[in-house]
Amino acid sequence: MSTASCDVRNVVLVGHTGAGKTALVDRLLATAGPPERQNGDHQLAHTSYVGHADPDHRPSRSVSLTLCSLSHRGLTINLLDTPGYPDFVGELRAGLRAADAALFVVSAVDGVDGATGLLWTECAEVGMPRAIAITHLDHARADFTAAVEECQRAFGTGVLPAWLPHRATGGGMRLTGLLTGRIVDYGRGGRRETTAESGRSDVRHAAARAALVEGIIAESEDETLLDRYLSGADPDLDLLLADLEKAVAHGTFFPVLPVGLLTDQGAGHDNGERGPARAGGFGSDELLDLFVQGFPAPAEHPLPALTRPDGSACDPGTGDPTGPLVAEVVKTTTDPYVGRMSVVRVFSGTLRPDDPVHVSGHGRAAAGHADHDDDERVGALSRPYGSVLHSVPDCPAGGICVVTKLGTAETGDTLSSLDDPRHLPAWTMPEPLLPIAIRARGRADEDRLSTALSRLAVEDPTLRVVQDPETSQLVLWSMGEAHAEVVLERLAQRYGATVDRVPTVIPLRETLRAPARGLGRQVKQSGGHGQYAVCQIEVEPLPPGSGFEFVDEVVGGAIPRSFIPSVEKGIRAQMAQGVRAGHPLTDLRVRLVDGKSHSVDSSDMAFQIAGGLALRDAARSSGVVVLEPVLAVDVSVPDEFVGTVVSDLSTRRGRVVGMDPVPPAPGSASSFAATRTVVHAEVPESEMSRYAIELRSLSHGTGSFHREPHGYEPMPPQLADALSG
Ligand SMILES: Nc1nc2c(ncn2[C@@H]2O[C@H](COP(=O)(O)OP(=O)(O)OP(=O)(O)O)[C@@H](O)[C@H]2O)c(=O)[nH]1
Ligand SMILES: [Mg+2]
Repeated sequence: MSTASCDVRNVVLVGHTGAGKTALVDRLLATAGPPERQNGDHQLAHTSYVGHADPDHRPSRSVSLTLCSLSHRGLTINLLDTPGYPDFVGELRAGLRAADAALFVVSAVDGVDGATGLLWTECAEVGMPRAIAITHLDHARADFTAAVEECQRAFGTGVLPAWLPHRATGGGMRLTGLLTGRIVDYGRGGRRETTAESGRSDVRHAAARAALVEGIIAESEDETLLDRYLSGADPDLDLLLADLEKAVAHGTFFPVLPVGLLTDQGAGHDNGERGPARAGGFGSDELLDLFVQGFPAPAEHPLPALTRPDGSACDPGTGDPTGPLVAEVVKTTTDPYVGRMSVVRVFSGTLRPDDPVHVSGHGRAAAGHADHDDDERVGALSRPYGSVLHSVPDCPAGGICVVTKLGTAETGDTLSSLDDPRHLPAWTMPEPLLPIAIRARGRADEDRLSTALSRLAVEDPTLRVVQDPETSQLVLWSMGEAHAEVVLERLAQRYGATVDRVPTVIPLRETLRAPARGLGRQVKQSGGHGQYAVCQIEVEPLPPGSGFEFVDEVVGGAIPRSFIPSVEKGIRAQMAQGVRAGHPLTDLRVRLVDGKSHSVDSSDMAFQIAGGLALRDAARSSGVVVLEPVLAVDVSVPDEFVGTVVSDLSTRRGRVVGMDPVPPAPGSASSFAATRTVVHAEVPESEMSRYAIELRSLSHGTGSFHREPHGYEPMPPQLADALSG
């Protein structure tokens, strides 16, 4: 690689599923042309989850972050293509972590959805430079001006077109650079730049240009520009362009570009040469130029706060290739041909093959393993171009590369040098909130399952695997159905472990309906060693969450002291076993009030049995109440959805216990930066198993929630009866 960090641009493509991100990467690949093949290059498998697989071999919607490194005007452009489907938000987060700028891909037909709006707000909060590519302009309903207006409404100020598309005679597309007046024709003959004079400037063009110039001047720090403009003189084009680029790089101005992604059916195959095959597409050169000229070099991106392994602060460094090594694993996956591959973003220093590195241990800690840092040696480095991995000798600060065969480092780990270990802040990932219980299909599957699942969980920070101690079920917590499907498919394909989905068991409990007396008699005195234990208890239900209380009220030695703990033990064992449908009992006070013993035949075991019998006797006379687990749930939604969320929670037998407004972050102009409200509620767990999916549709993708155990509460009798058949 050996390119200085100013020669790199790291751009993440984000937006609604189906907007055309992956198709756009295809176009940009065809535009930039393939790099020279080298010794040591590797072909990736068609099912690759890192490289940009060819269209015939990839799923119709992306399920994984892919990296594609191409060159344009002598610079390396690392494109990070993210999945737009909300289940794969973890991949999106990883892409944002590795990039210095974001391209929002918006379909002129579908517009901006809520989740994209929120993402814009989030990028605004961290000042990430952004641009917008409008796709699907070939659609009959598509209108570029209307699409720009929708982006302006959704994203706020600073959103203005940089190029305008016009349908050219002959079926091609003509793009007019608003500031420069450059005119580019995309037609059957390929891309052809025309001089300004031959272009036509209409009213729409003039108005858009004036808006753009005013927008740049408003953002400009150069007062002479404003003075000239106010005095009626035409502003200097070079100054305007320089200011435009500065404003884009500073994240205060967001150019909109039209792009056409169709491949021209009649033009034959693209051989990497510029020409007829590209006739169906347009705008890709202009977009690549924007990346090069407008988007910032990695060195302009301030390094995040760093710490030492002991947690003490250390200076953040300057992102210099000769400085201390700070790199991060943003993604880990396994390719059937190449083996384990890690996508690594280098923030400072230079990553070289064979260098020993310190691994922070963040990745394993996030997956629930004991946090341990460790060292390992860096393997071969490469950059994916399409589905080919091109070897590179090193990766200096600012670069992103693929490292093969890292054994210890996982997604989220910081790599640094052994003698100067540094940690980037740990990732915060959205919680996986969709539980799916699974069971291995056969013995062989079972043997492979636990290793396979723990591997997948460390690779994917939005996946959690839990063996529920109460129900003994193996539960996959994922971001949604599609995410779970991908995980199950990888389990089968990569590890040969086939599993079946089984209904998730909600761990119920029981308590006694009312105070009751119970008598336990374990008396067997015929033949051999006898058993003799009698105990009398009085049981009363306690408020939810009280647990178990045992009170010894035996007087006069009716039960010898040494057997009192035996009675308690027997009662506890019976509580764990349950008395009716096998649900454990809880929230009881048991008073041992009387009993009888025998000098020879009484034993610890006899009193344990008698204790259990006494509890069952009490339960028989009082009846039991089924208790179900209740969750404390915090749902965060924009204000407009509060009503919907509250009424939906009530259909789930939920109780709203409070609401807190959350003001928008300062400086956010997007219409999606509306005030949000957090609704606090207590909801039975059984009603929440699919809430991850249902809240998404209720709130048009803008809601999020957090859940934690709150306790147990009586279940409505009709539901409890239905459960016990
Ligand atoms: N006609 C037309 N089709 C397009 C255009 N852009 C994308 N498509 C098609 O729309 C479909 C979805 O495009 P993708 O590029 O896979 O969409 P994506 O944004 O990557 O979607 P996710 O991976 O799910 O986030 C594909 O069949 C594309 O060929 C366009 O500008 N015009
Ligand atoms: Mg895609």
